Formats: sequence, C-alpha cells, structure tokens
Amino acid sequence: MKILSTSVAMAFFLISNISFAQKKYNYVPITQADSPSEIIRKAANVVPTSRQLEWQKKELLAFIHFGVNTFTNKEWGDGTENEKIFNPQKFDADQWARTIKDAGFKEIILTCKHHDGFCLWPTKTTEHSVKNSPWKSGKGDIVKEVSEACKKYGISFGVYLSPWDRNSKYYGTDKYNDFFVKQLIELLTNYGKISEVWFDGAYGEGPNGKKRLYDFIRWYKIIRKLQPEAVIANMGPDARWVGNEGGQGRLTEWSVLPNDNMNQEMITANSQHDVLYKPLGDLCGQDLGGRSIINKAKGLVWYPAETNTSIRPGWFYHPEEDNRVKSSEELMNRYITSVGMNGTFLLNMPPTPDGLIHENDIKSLIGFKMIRDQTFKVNLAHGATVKCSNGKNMNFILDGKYNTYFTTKNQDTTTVIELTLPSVKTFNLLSVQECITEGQRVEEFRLDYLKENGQWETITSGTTIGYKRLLKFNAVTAKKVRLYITRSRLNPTISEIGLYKMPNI
Ligand code: FUL
Repeated sequence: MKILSTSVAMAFFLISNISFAQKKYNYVPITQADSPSEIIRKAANVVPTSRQLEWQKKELLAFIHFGVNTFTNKEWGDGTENEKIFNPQKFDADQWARTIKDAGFKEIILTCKHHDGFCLWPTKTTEHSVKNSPWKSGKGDIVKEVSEACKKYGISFGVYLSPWDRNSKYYGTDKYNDFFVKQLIELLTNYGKISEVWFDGAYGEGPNGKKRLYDFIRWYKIIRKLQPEAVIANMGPDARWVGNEGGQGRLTEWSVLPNDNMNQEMITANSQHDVLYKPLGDLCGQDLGGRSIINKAKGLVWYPAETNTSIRPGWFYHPEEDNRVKSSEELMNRYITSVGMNGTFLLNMPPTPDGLIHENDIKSLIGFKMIRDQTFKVNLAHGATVKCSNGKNMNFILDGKYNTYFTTKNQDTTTVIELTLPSVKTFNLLSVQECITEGQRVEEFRLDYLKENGQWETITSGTTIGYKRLLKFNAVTAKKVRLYITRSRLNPTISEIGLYKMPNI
C-alpha cells in the first residue's frame, strides 16, 4: 500500500514537472499559424548556447588595440605604414595579462590585425607583419606572447581580425576571402584555445572603389570547426555590438531578437542549437526584442549585447590623452550601464609605444576593481526571510548560486517577493539576475521598501532583467523590501537578488 502511494506520488510529481518543462532552443522559427501568445511562449524559451552562456558570465572583457597606429599616433592606418616603425622596446605581455587579471577581467581580445593590415604575428600570408619589423629582429610574435600570458594568468584569449584591410592587394576581390581564411586558420590553430573572434564592421571603400566581398558564412564555419567554443562577436552570430562605443546599454535590453536571416542549410544543420547567421537589419534601435517586434519575426534567436568602450577617448594609445583616462568611478558607472543592463563590458586599454599599459590606466583599473569589491563584498539581503504566496524554491534567490532559481507556481507570470532582512540596512544598489538557461522573460519589475511610517514606497523600477540588472538609487534604510514582477513572458525564473551599498561616486 505504502509502495503504491509512493509511486502514485512520484508519478504525480513527474507529470506536474513535465508540464513545466518547456522545450528550449537557441533559435526557433515562427510560423504563420503561431498566435501572439504562442510567439511569446516561444520567445520565453529561447536560451543561450553554452559558449554564449560562458561568455556572458565572464562579464568583463579587455580589448587591446595595439599595432602600427600605436607608433604613428593615429586611429586608422591606411596600410602604407612601414613595418620598421613597429618596435615596442619594453613590450611585456605579462604586464598586460597581470594588470587585466588584477582588475578582475576574464579575457583579452587583441587586435591581431587592424584596418591597416599590419599583422602582430609572423603570418605566411603577407610581408606586412612583425616579421619585417625591428622588434626582436623580426623574430617576435605578439599574438603568441599575449596568448601565453593569458594562459599563465588563467584568463581567456580572443582575436580581433579586421575584415577591412587597407594593405592587402587582394582586398575587394574574391581572392581576399582565401587570404583572410588563411589568416584566420593561422590564428585559430597556432595559439591554443581562442574564446572569442571579433569581426569589426568598420570599413571604407579604398580610393579605387574597392568593395567589401566578405564570405562571412565560410569564415564562421571555419571558426566553428577549429574553435567550437569561440564566440563570434560583432559581425558574427553569437554576440552583437550594443550600438554605441560609449559603454551604454539599453534600458530595455532583450537577448532574444528576431532573426529572419535563416535558410534551409541552417535548419537542416540542426542549427536550432548552433546558429550560423547573424540577424540582419537595424540592431541599433531602442527596442530590439519587444512584443511588437517579435510578433513580426520569422524566427527568434538568442543574440546578446556586447557593450564596448575605451578607457581613453581613442582606441589606440595617444600620449596627449594620458590625462583623459576614465576614472575608476566612471568605469563603475559604465559597468552599471553595460553588465548591469544585460550585456558584457568590453573595455579597451591601449598599450603605449613602449609596449606597456600606461600607469594612469592601471590606476583607474585597480580603483574600479576596488569599488566593485567594496560594493559587492556583502549582499545586504543575505540571511533575509523570503515570503511569496505563489513562489517555488524561494531560498534559491539568496543562495549565491547562479544556476538555482526561484520561480512561480502554476502559470503565474506575476509575483511579489518579500524580503525581511535580518536587521535594518542602508543600500543604494539593486542587483537582479534571471536564470537565462531558462530564457529571458521579465518585462517589468519594481522594488518597494517599507518606510518607518509603515507605508510602502517604490525605490526603483525597470523593464528587462536578463543575465543581470543593476539599478542605482538614492540610499534607503529599511528592513523589508518587496520585489514586484508585474509582467513576464512566462513564469519568471530569478537566480539571485542582491542589495548593496555602493560608495558614493
Ligand atoms: C571600430 C574601429 O573602426 C575602431 O578603430 C575600433 O577598432 C573599434 C573597436 O571598432 O569600428
């Protein structure tokens, strides 16, 4: 009898959970038969690939712009630069990787070739490279040294290879794709694991009217084959440029976007798990994934934002900008507007002609790390009692583990989570994270606190959450707060809530 009732209970448990288990996909087609509510359900089940998830969790990525422009004091070279000018006499990859690691960044993306076509590794494809420079008598390899320093410091390594090449005689002809592929293969096979490949969209036609003839799909396939874990960013299918170079995300930042750029090849390749096509169209608008947008889509894909900026006004080092380095406080604000707006933060720190990261940049970077450490050391909500009338797994919201999450019972898409803190606390920053392996769902939320006079008052509010949402506000002192989720595409799945006191900056 007991055995029977246990198995009935087990079966009930399984059935009730199966009804919650929704199929997940990285890409999903939308058919004409799909109703608006079916489209929303589909959107709520689009999830990142494992490479996108790992990349998102890194949060902080360092960009290094270094090359002939470092020596000509320019932003864009025209490809006629003499290789002899490249001579970073104190070049120290260890100093780069150590600084970046100490600042808490998880990856370095190096401009292996910028628009001027000069290669920082001794490529076989062109003479326009370090091998014809005086640096290490032409025997050096910047890419090798940086990739090895990354390994030593336990950070990942990514390559920027500019499609626009103002030096190559093949540029603007079909042959350019073969030339570019050879360069890609060298970078993807000779330097260990590559975690990100960054294709710049910048270009200008040469004076002779050379056109861009890029075979992106061929390039993507090679990357998938040689470095399957690499995220292909910007002009690529895995991560998009946020749309500005100021480190500013959107107030409403969806990672699930329309992708109408699919064909049979992609569908037959079972690419629901591995999309090869970059979504087309305007990716710089204010609303990229709201209901009115996805309702018109032919397919939906996980396509998260990478938010980039430079620590200095320029991307390359210029001595006259030594006193225009962003302060630690500015970097913290950019962190809030990038990582805190459901993106990653790709911050450029360009080395000097000596081949070192400048001391002013180091000072800002270390100060930025100190502010983050100070802010996030203690979650003031830790130890709170969690109350929610329609919640499941309530304590997962404060367990410090990203992959466990709170959700709601039944099909509830709204909820109120009340936290009673162990004692009265003062805080000025809210952190909320959705468990994106379940999808991105929340469309509107707010935080209220209980005032001394017994009245509830709203502190802050937002629309999307995604991987992480940080909201700064004037400090409040309270013991009870309520997180209201007032609109969600499906049951909200919240990994963590944090209340923090950020130093006044
Ligand atoms: C732009 C380029 O033109 C800049 O030089 C820089 O590399 C930046 C990250 O992307 O499109």
